[in-house]
Amino acid sequence: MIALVLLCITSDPWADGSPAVEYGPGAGYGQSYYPENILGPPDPDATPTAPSFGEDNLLTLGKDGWVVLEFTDNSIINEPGADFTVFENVMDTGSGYFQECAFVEVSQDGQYWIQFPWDETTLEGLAGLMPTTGEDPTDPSVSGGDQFDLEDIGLEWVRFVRLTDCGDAVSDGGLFDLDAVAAVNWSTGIEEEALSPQLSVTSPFSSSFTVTSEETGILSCYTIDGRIAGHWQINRRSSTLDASILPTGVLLFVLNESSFSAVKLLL
Ligand SMILES: [Ca+2]
Ligand SMILES: [Ca+2]
Ligand SMILES: [Ca+2]
Ligand SMILES: [Ca+2]
Repeated sequence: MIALVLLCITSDPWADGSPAVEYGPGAGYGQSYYPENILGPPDPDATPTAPSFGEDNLLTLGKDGWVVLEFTDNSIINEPGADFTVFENVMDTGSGYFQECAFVEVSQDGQYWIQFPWDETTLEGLAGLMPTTGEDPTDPSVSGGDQFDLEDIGLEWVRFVRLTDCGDAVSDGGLFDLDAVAAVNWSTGIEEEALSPQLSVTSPFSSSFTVTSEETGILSCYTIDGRIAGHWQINRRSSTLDASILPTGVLLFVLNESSFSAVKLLL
């Protein structure tokens, strides 16, 4: 049980590792910070007009260069709508977006890859089109970046994402700079099978969060060192709770001392 809890609370929606990279001409930027600069959440300070910069935040792949990201503590899963988001340092110039694009492929085993279809005219289907907003990276309605839906290619889950600089294949601003890849719909596997599908806690980035549960009862929140951080009476299937009283870091939510869910509170 302890091991399951630990696995559960150490999982996150971000990419966890990068098993392979091949740089192309023009690469170099960010290489001394690889892979940390492309793992974890996107740069929280990025805005559309002041996008992310700094080698500790970004990795330039170089012309036709590519990088593989692996999700080890979670899988991206197909649920209604977009399932993951790729963040580049796209800039809103006032008259348009400065875009540097990459092809997006996904894989379940890291061997067999499926590329998302893209449009030569609109560039839709590529990464590197929309700026990062700095809002919750796991919520496509506010996060910015470029969303991808596994439904479009007929896969129910993936663990690998490969980004390949478009090189001369499209006419864009230049070389793709990867910030991060965030899962929108994700599962630890364990949470669903061995633990409790009936409790889910989302939106760890905002000042409130949403609790969805099949049961009503007492919801308790614990810090990673076991201190209680708050409790609430849950009366409905979906409740919005104030997160401003909670400490940041990994929090464990427990409903009726049985079902639980973990989130990492970053703000
Ligand atoms: Ca992860
Ligand atoms: Ca989907
Ligand atoms: Ca860029
Ligand atoms: Ca980054």
